[in-house]
Amino acid sequence: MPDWKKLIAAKIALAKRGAKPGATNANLRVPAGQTEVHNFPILDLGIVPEIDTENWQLRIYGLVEHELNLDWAAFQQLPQVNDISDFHCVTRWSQLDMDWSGVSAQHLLMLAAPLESAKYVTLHGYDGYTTNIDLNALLDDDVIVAHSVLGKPLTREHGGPVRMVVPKRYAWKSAKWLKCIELHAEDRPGFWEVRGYHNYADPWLEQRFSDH
Ligand SMILES: Nc1nc2c(c(=O)[nH]1)N[C@H]1C(S)=C(S)[C@@H](COP(=O)(O)O)O[C@H]1N2
Ligand SMILES: [Mo]
Repeated sequence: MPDWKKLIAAKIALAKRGAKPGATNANLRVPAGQTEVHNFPILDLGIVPEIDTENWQLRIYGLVEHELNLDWAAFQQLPQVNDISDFHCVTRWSQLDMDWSGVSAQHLLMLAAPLESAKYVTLHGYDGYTTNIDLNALLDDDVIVAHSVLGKPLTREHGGPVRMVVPKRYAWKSAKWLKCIELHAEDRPGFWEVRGYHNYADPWLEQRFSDH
């Protein structure tokens, strides 16, 4: 079994090393090609699943030592965190200072204990949406499985009861109505990724679309 504490510490050090020193200036916080907005637009496939907390479950499975099936009560009992981050949509809007609350992805993954062979993740939404991401990216300390934003429970439109938030990637990687976190050895492109969206999706590198 890999030493997760050590791996996570190494990941945090890497993330800190990559921090931009000028990032306190509001203008420098909006990546190239993006415009700052304040109205938190809604983007999805037009399917807005209605999941009440009584029927909600989050499953973490695949290449893990301990498969997790969390109901609402179990999820609420996990350590709760807050993180303020910026949200960048590939459709060229960015909203800064989004104050998310929920459970850190680090914590959830530590509970599930990924196997050494686990390298990639598929995030599944209750609407059937999928998106892929490397496991390392989910171990960043700003990645939250969020139930609230800006002091209020997530609305259904924004992915309530619970969504993923991955601030360092374009927002399509932040799966709404999160249902499952599936770990595997190989990368499996998700809904948009098979449709030409960039596999990695770093807004600071303008990785909007793949070249082929
Ligand atoms: N389950 C699910 N998650 C999703 C989507 C979706 O269609 N289904 N759309 C993605 C896209 S393209 C964007 S830009 C963001 C938008 O999040 P918002 O509607 O809360 O602004 O959600 C992402 N997460
Ligand atoms: Mo998007």
